[in-house]
Amino acid sequence: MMVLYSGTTCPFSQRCRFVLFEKGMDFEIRDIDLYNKPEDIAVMNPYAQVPILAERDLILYESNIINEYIDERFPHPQLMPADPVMRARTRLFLFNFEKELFSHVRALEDRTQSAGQELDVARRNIRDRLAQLAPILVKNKYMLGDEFSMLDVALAPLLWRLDHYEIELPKSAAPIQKYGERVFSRPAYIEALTPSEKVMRR
Ligand SMILES: N[C@@H](CCC(=O)N[C@@H](CS)C(=O)NCC(=O)O)C(=O)O
Repeated sequence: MMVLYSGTTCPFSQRCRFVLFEKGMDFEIRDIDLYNKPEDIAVMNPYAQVPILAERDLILYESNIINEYIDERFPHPQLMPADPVMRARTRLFLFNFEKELFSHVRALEDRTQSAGQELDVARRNIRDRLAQLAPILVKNKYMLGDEFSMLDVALAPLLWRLDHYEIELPKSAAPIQKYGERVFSRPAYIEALTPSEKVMRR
C-alpha cells in the first residue's frame, strides 16, 4: 500500500493528498510534525521535506513528481493529458507555477523566519501572477478547459490559502476566485483537507 508522509498544513502535501483521494484507491497518510521531524524523513528525502511517498522499495519526494507517479500507476481519472503536446505544455505550466508562485509560498510558510519586506514582495508577486492567469479562466472551467487536471491540483492549495497568507486579489481576478470555488467543491478536495486546513478559509 502507498504511504504518504504529509504535513497537516503543508500546501505541497495537500496536492498529493488531493490526488490520492481523486483516485479513490487504498493508501495511508502519516502526519508528520514538521517541528519535530522523525529521523527517517531525512533518510528518505535528502532535503528532509514532506511530502514523501513510499511504496514497497520506491521512495519519492517532490509533490509534482509524486503526483505524476500516482497518476501513471492509477490512470483513472487521468490527471495528465494523454496527448504528448498537451502533456508537455502541462509540465511547462507546472514548472512555471513552482518558479513564479510557489517559490514565494515558501517565504509565506516560513513567516517567523522571513522579514516583513520579504513577505510583502512574496504577496505582491503571487497576486500579480494570479491576476495574469485570470483571463484563461474567463471561458475555461478548469486550467486546461473542461477537464480537471494536474494543473488544478497544483494550484488549489495556494488559492485556498489566500486569506491565510493575507493576499488580496484585484477585482480583475474574480474568475480565479470562482474557479477556486469550483475546485474546492470537488468531493476529493474536501476529503483531503486536514482539520488545520479546514480552518484556514472562512
Ligand atoms: N518542492 C517541494 C516543497 C516541499 C516543502 O517545502 N515542504 C515543507 C512543508 S510545506 C517541509 O517539509 N518543510 C520542512 C523543512 O524544510 O524542514 C515539494 O513540492 O514537495
